[in-house]
Amino acid sequence: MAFIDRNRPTPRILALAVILAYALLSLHVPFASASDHGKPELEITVRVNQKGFFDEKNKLLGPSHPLKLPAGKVVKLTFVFDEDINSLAIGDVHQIAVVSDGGFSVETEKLWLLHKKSSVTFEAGEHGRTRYRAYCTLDCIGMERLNNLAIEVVGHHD
Ligand SMILES: [Cu+2]
Repeated sequence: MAFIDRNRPTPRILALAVILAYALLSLHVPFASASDHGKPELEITVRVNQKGFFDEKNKLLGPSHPLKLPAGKVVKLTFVFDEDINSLAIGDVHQIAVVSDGGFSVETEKLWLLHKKSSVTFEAGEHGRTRYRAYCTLDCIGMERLNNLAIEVVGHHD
């Protein structure tokens, strides 16, 4: 018993463990999406490479083939680094901004070979917005093909 009494590090270790757990949990906060409106109701993946933005059916996105988002839905757009391993652009870095009226702007983290995915989450059509545009903010190979991902909000009720 005396042995146990003299060695009573347990509460202190517990306290340290709790502090450590909180520290680790709080580390996750900066990785939350740029605009957190709660749980996404719709998740869409967009691939990014030097040829442009591509949808889940491998179709090139742009003004003639815009991404369509339903009004009022919280949408999580995940951009995925998709450069070909045999291409010079494999060493490239992209960072995608999604902008709209009234100064609305959200941005992904930097996308590159070792960090291929990043998402932005926002409510489509919030404040009556009808369209958005996504583009790469960095000087990259193919930047002229990564400057106009058109996004249309469909199904407005007003
Ligand atoms: Cu880019």
